[in-house]
Amino acid sequence: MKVLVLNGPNLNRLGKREPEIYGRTTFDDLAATLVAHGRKRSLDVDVRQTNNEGELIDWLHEAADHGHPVVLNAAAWTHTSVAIGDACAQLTGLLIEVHISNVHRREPFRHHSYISAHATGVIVGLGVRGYEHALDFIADETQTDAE
Ligand code: CA2
Repeated sequence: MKVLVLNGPNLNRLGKREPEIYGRTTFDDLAATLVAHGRKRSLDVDVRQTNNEGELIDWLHEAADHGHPVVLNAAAWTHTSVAIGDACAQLTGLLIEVHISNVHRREPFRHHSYISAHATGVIVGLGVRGYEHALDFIADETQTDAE
């Protein structure tokens, strides 16, 4: 099963700035780890990042049209984008919203998400390991014992 792991603005800077908040893992290391983790769970993991809001919306439409499960860290657009919320509402597969930091311990503007109302579940504050937990949940939910 194909899973899209979609990441929003500035997450390509992971491991290069603000390690006290986002850790030391680079985006490329994270992507490689998630592809390998997915392979162990029989998931075909496609990790993407964009700084262009329209591109993320196009990827969400792709997931909606194919019924792919999505792991989504929309970064700052989480808190600002009705358009991304509307695209998430069209998804038919599982949607796991992930945030590396615990947004609820941070500034009030990070406490609201336009995505959560459409998500199957939300993982916050577990660092980059949150993405692996999201993939494990998707594998557990979508695979039968026979697989
Ligand atoms: O905690 C998260 O995963 C966030 O989605 C990250 C966003 C932030 O706006 C959200 O409130 C919470 C910011 C992503 C920026 O990532 C950087 C990574 C390294 C260095 C600088 C920025």
